[in-house]
Amino acid sequence: MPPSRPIDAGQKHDHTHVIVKFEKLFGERPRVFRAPGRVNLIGEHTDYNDGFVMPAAVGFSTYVAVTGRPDRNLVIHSEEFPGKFEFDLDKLPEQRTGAWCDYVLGVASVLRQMGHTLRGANMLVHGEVPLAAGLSSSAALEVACALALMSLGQVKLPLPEVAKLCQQAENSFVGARVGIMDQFVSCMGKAGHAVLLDCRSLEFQSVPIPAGIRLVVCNTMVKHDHATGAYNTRREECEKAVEYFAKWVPTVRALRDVTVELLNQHMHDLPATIGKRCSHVVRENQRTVDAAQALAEDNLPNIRRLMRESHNSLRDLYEVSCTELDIMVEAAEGLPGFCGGRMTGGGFGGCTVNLVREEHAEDLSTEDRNQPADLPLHRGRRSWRNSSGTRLISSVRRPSLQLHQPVRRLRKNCELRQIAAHHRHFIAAMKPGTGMAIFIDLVRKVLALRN
Ligand code: GAF
Repeated sequence: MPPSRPIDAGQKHDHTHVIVKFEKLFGERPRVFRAPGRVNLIGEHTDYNDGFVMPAAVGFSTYVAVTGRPDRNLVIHSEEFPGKFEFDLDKLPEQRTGAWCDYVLGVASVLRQMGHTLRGANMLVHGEVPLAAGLSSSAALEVACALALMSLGQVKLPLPEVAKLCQQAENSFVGARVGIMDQFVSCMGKAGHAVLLDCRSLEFQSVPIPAGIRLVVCNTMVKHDHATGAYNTRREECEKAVEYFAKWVPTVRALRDVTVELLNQHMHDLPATIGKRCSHVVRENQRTVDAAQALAEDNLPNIRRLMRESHNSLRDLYEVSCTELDIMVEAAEGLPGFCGGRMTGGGFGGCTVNLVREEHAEDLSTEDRNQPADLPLHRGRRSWRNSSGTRLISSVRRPSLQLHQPVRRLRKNCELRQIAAHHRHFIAAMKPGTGMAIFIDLVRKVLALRN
């Protein structure tokens, strides 16, 4: 992976910039596809155990601008990274190259293995999702690329199938044995809602985020890397546990099938580490289902308890948290308007997710409120709470359609940015302003704890 750079919400680009850049590079007008990153409210490390997850799509997306080529080549540029990659579609590498373009190549390879005919393409990628921050920049890239390549090849697949092929690309080509959560919510997320997903059946339901609650994501800026990290080890530990339980109960196919009672019966015979991993997964599944129920009932005290239990379990049993995450979770708990928080994503760094009462978004600007309600962007006000899933956002036919509100206000907040740059922490608020007061407090508290 190339080095990542911090992005803050104030630097969000809209996709017209991508079109202009593409036209300069390739001399023609592209179609642009967008796929969002995600934040997971609860249900961590349960997806590859056939369990339950409850992520939401976020307002940071990856954009892929694309046009067809007369030859069989894939020419890939990024707005964020210099240089270009060029590959013959009929001689794609069989293994990862180690560069960011692996996600694109992986998707192209899987589509070809599935028997779809692809066309040569010029592609320009623009990513807003912070890299290696636990917000699924890779899934967003895979999904946006899949849609771009599919559109050229006139391949039509239901979005859940797109999610599956992108997961396969990451598993078999990139080498990260991730579950289905990230790609699925990138495809199927809905503004103002989280998605409760059964990762075995892929049945899902959209769960509304309670009125007056915002999602606030805090980034520790500690980086992780699934492909080389401990993620795959955790997965292997779960597989060993399944092998063990299947000897006693042949219907156990995944940790999803292990009940708390079964686990308790065998806890003392399992190697200590495996026992801890199982304890996390088995109880996290139940917490996720309970949290969906609590969200639907606006039962915020229950959500708060479940999120905290989830964090503690990830810290002590699954052992994927880190000091910065633990400090951020604790610091947020004392702040006004806090309704629940935990680490989110694969762990070993990355972000925390917090549910925060809207009225504590101190600098929710009058500027936002004063904008005419009939602006297309404003019709989607709820989308500031979180984003909807993937979509074609512009085409040759509808070049001026814009779905994203640039978060202009944050540019004013220079002091905040300076603090952020200095302390290597920043916050990405789903709604402009939501996280600002909290962020500053967090930085102060983190520093106080460190000194
Ligand atoms: C990463 C993976 F990509 C997901 O599939 C999931 O396992 C998550 O870590 C942990 O819940 O985001």
